[in-house]
Amino acid sequence: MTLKKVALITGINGQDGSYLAELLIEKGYEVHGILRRSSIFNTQRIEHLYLDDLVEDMHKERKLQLHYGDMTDSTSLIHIIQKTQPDEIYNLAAQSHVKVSFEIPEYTANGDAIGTLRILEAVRMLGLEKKTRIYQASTSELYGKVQEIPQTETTPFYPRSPYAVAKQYAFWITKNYREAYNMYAVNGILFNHESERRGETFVTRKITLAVANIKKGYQKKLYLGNLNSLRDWGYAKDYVECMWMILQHDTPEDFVIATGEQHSVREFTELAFKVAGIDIEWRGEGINEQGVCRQSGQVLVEVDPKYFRPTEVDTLLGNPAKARELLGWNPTKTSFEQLVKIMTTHDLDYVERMRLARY
Ligand code: NDP
Ligand code: GDR
Repeated sequence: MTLKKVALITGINGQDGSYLAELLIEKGYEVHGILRRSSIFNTQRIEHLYLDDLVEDMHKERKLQLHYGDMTDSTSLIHIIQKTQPDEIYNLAAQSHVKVSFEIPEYTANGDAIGTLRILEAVRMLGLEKKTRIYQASTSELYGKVQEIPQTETTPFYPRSPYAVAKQYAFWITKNYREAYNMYAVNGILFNHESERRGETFVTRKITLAVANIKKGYQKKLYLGNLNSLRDWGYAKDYVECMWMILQHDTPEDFVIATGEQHSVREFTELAFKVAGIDIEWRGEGINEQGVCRQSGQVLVEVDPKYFRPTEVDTLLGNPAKARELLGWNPTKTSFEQLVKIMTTHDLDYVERMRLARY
């Protein structure tokens, strides 16, 4: 019989899921992950966690076990939870793109809102409410049109997208199950966190990939939306550590996870170019604003209104005091400058490798 703690991660092959799986394996957990079916391989971020074992020894204990399931399919979730009997569930699976949620609002609500209810109900239905602790991936997008600066655990919500509205349901249903059924079910209200594994359509990774491609001469321009948007950007690796800390806390509580520092999309762009050795300056304004290379005069960044959102979240800034005080979490382990450097340096190498792999 295993004495290992068992963790189940939904969204295991996403940015956060992959880092969290690494962390929990390192901590000696038996880790299970839920993967949805795709017509192509979608496990690039976690392959290193199971392929090595497969090659070395087919009978060796696997570090990571994957199960097909979907947040829109209760029966698959119930089966997986019943089979794995997890001590901890990290519910990270979601249609997580804010802009895309305006195009597929119903699907987003189904996966992100009702999907969370499905997990909570499955745990209850299986009589695991005393055994299983549940972490819900809540978000700073809940604050939307911000009512207070900086945002804390008590700042009122004002969601500004179908994604944020769905996540608001998930936040409250998690809290409700905690209060109604005495379950250990908690929300981590995480502000934006990025990494070299970030999805390529989120603004930071879009920028670092474009900068790398421009530097190598594979791309001419980067097209962006709202350059004035302000975000509190942290490093994903540091944030998954805090997810684990939240679930180890004696009492079930919700926490804001943020750096307490804010930067604009414009600043991120400028700095990423700088890391690649290109100085840009800004000319014009509004949709005519351009990022121009100081050395060559070449226009490298343009605004494309197609990236604007019907309702925007202009500014987000979190106050991580509670996590620092109660959990001992360090919000400034990786600075903004380090984050931009890690991502840009990675992508300068990555675009080259990808290109070589194609030819
Ligand atoms: P990603 O988009 O990188 O990963 C999301 C994961 O969810 C993917 O593995 C995806 O699978 C999976 N998924 C999506 N829909 C379904 C579904 N219907 N059934 C099963 N799996 C599904 O997100 P992140 O890792 O960045 O974020 C993790 C969680 O944290 C998300 O819930 C996100 O909303 C939330 N969050 C993220 C923040 C951030 O800044 N990164 C900040 C605050 C909250 P597939 O790979 O097949 O698409
Ligand atoms: P966000 O992240 O919406 O905050 O949600 P994203 O990186 O998509 O946008 C951040 C800000 O940048 C502006 N922006 C652009 N965004 C994208 N994607 N592409 C562009 O070209 C572009 N130009 C400007 C956006 O308008 C926005 O203001 C992320 C997701 O991970 C959510 O799942 C999570 O809940 C929140 O962070 C916290």
